[in-house]
Amino acid sequence: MKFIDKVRIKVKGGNGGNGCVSFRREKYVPKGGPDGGDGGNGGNVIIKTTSHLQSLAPLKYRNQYDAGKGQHGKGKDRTGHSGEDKIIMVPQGTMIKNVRNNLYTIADLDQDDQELIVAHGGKGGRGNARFKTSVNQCPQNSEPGIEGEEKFLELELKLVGDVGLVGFPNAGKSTLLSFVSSAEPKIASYPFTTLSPQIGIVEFDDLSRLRIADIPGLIEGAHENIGLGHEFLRHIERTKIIAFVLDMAGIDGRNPWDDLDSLINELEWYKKGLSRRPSLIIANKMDEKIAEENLDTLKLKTGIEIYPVSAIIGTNISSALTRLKTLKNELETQFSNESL
Ligand SMILES: Nc1nc2c(ncn2[C@@H]2O[C@H](COP(=O)(O)OP(=O)(O)O)[C@@H](O)[C@H]2O)c(=O)[nH]1
Ligand SMILES: [Mg+2]
Repeated sequence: MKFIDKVRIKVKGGNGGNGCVSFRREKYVPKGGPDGGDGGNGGNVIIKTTSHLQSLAPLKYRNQYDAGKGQHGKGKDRTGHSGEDKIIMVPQGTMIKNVRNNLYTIADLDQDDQELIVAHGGKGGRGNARFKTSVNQCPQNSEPGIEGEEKFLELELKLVGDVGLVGFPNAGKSTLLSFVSSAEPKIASYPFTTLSPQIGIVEFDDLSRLRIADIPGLIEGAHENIGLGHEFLRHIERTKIIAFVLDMAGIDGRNPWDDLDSLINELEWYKKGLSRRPSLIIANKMDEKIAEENLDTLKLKTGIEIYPVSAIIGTNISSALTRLKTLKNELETQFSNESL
């Protein structure tokens, strides 16, 4: 399951309806006054946020969104109906950018139930009834409707991080993150989070960056919303890559392959396919005696790539980070190819 955090869409407001040219025709009144109605206004395209969505995936099947046209005005002073608005639902935390203006950010929709008109409908034209003056009792002119606005947008979902650490308590996630970088709580820029993920930012020699999120709270039974589990899973959904962190020494009396199974199950219970997001295993605590033997067993039990490390000493962490960076680059290349 590929995580969709960016989509490009075209939006068009409805055209306004034309104003009408018409004159009253009644029995015994050969030439009545003008009665051409106005055209209806075109509908708007509106983007609306909801906290119930966690991904832009539902938008990937369609790339054009048009609001309804305004109807033309009619005789007997009838105004055309307005066009229907088109509402596009997106997750809270979606940024809206204008592709044709250097990806300029039009809006950053951080609130739940926030609405923004991204393409205005055109105004309806006035009918000839509106052009009647004392000197011109029979105006032959009306206005055409105005065209609806058209825009090419990129929607980008703000992520909790590029990589999410998934592991049991005491697997060594916090130790890992503090070794990796200057972790900082990033609560302010993620208003949709109630837990505070720690975000570690790794900067590579080529100045590219990787954001690793340690979100507290995953415990067994998380999918049943025990404790903070559900919140954890909701955040993990907003990371592109999953790094399973395993305690290879089994210090809490469990073993790493059972832990891995439980973690995968939790993710799958919450959302089918979630565990199949690009992922790797950070096999931690390799400095402990039993770890080497457990590593051999783990290798036999899973097909996921394994990076053995010791977070406390700092051994081998750079190879895991380099691999995560490559995974991230691969995902970004995929997006830019798809949107050509
Ligand atoms: N021996 C050993 N202990 C570790 C390692 N990494 C973390 N720990 C210890 O494991 C315990 C839990 O670590 P922590 O980072 O708090 O785990 P978290 O709950 O996943 O964030 C702490 O006592 C750490 O000192 C490691 O690589 N080797
Ligand atoms: Mg911790």
